[in-house]
Amino acid sequence: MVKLTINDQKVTVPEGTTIMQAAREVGIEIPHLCYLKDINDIGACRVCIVELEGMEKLVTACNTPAEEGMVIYTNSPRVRATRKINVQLILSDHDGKCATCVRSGNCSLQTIANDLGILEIPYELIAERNRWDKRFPMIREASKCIKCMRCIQVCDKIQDMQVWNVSGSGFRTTVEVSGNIPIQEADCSLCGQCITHCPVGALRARDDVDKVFEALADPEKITMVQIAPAVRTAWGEGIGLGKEESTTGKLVSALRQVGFDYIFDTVYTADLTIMEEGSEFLEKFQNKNDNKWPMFTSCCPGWLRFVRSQYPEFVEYLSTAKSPQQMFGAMSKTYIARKLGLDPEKIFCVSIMPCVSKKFECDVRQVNDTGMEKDVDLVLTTRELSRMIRADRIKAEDLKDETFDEMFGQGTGAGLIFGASGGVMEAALRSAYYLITGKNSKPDAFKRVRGPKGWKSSVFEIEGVPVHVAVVSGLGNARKLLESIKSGQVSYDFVEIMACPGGCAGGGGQPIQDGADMAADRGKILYGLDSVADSRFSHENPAVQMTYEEYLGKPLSKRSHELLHTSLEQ
Ligand code: HC0
Ligand code: SF4
Repeated sequence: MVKLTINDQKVTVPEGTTIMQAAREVGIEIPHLCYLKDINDIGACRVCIVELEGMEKLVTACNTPAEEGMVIYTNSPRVRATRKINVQLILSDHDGKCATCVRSGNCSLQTIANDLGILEIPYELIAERNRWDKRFPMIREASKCIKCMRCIQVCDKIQDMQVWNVSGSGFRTTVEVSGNIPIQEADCSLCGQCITHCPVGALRARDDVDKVFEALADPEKITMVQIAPAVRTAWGEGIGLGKEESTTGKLVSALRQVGFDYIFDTVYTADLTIMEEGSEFLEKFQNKNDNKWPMFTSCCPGWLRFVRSQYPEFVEYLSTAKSPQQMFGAMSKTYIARKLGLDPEKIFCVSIMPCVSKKFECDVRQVNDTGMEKDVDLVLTTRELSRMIRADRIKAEDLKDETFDEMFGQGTGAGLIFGASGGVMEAALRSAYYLITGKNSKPDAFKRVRGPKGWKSSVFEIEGVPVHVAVVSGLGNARKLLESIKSGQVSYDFVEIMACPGGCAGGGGQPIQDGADMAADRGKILYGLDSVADSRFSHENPAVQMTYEEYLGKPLSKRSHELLHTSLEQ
């Protein structure tokens, strides 16, 4: 242990602790922009400088270890003045158009500049410009980049994708796509993790809110919205509603006020996915020697982009089931339209997703099968949902709990937990058990696949047959798993992979809480909802049962194949 003094307070911390962490121990928060614990502690922004008694040079708190006897001041006159200059220098290379920035009000640079009372920038403004195809789901605005390098580190260390790189030197240092190629040609998975870790608005998702407002204003269009499981865990964060108050019912109420004609739940098609994917797994499992193992889930488009670019040899191991988002799109313009007596040509289907990659997925030709222009017309992230609610000045305190529209807002606890890492696997196992044994397991029988670990393995016995499963989240972990499968170190029957750490709850389209890892807490909300759900088994969803009785016949039927599955070539 080492003993030191920070702002006249005595602190004792384990050896190796940084000054930043030691200060936190006694409740002293040192301002910073680039720091991310264990991911980015390179002192790039120099905002966390502190004064060390006896040292002429100021030191960065994020990467200087606390040492015995240190006497530190985090707000001495010298620190104050230098910190202000450092932030002014960053601002001199920043476009500063806060009023038109997507991160206004949630930008760490804006907050620090305000906190430090910076009213002028006494340097020449040199913000660089760049050209970027703003039709792509992920957008970088070079003029806002503060060179904190967080995007590089998150993409390298967590996602193991190396999409970003540093170029230039000195004050010309900047970040660009590795190899200086257009982002469309890079292997970006569109996981959006670099966006949620950017402290400013240099990285953002394409904003499609105006297109939704246009559709809502068009009397010829019937607007139908689906809400992904994980959105309900975080939507309140973006409008200042606490965890307890931001219920799904209030979210439905907000969307009704925004003006959607029909408000439905992706959980309905998450349950449908389980019927299709679970049946596919069982069919393959019963003919094990004829098939390639393991079977991988296919509902996360970030993972699909990853496997196609990094491990194309595993593409044929993917389940052919479409994601719940695309299954909903397919149903919306076929069965749902017929059931509600609507003209499918007029339906404008919007998804609200915790995800950036879903914006790409809805355009993929192979998952559009209804013959309409698109099955899902448009995808908004949870952040865009917040902006839509704020744009309409909907008051959070006026929202009352309301229910989804009839029939297709029905989901089970199994469908709900899709939004947490391990949820798809657990839901699939609950129904697989039923399909094999003819009776339900205990709802929590497969809960070993829950939790925040990036790679979880388990074996479950069903009727005496062991089923080896793995659950992985984060693309760095996905790479490790695929390498281990290739080298024969591990083998599984069924594997769930989600691109974002913690699954969709930690998705790249969720509200941004700078530097905080929210996935585990948000995931717990879904498990809480599951534990009190009317049903916890996808095969019991009455809307799913009705869909099979009236339209699809049975899982893996010809019509199911046409609408709910996809060929794996792209
Ligand atoms: Fe997910 Fe999904 S669980 S990918 O994370 O499977 O985005 O929430 O909507 O489609 O249901 C995201 C979340 C979904 C889909 C579902 C799956
Ligand atoms: Fe890397 Fe994901 Fe960002 Fe693409 S979206 S650059 S894969 S972190």
